[in-house]
Amino acid sequence: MKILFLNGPNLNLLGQREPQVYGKTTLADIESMVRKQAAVRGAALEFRQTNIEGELVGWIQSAKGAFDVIVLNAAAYTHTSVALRDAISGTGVPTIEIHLSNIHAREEFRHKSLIAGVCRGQIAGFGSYSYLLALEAAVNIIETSKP
Ligand code: CA2
Repeated sequence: MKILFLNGPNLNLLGQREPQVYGKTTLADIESMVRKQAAVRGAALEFRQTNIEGELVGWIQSAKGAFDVIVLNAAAYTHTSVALRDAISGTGVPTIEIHLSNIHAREEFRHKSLIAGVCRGQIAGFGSYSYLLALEAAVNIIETSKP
């Protein structure tokens, strides 16, 4: 079981700025929490962050054949990126959209996700726990797709 966690722009600032919106947990804290649970589940994972849209596109494209599931917090690109949407549908690797915050309870411009329609599902609003929920969903996708 190989799961690729991808994080988009500004998520490197987690825990350092705007704690009232995104909490005090850093992305490194989230990674170690997910790694612990992945070990329990017997899953191997890669955990990456970039501020560059094209880098996300490249990582999604090269996930084919290398990872069973992608877990993607596309951050602000969620609401703007046709390129990410096309990369997800092009790669064919099941992708789970995740967010720390409940994007539907925030500003109107965050209500629309351009990637939701090509993802297997969306998890939003549970803070860092969204990542653990996504791990469970990823394991479930892999286990239920075994012949
Ligand atoms: O809730 C989420 O996970 C988001 O993907 C976070 C994005 C936001 O644009 C999406 O609408 C929802 C923002 C990530 C930026 O994180 C920051 C953390 C600390 C300080 C500033 C930004």
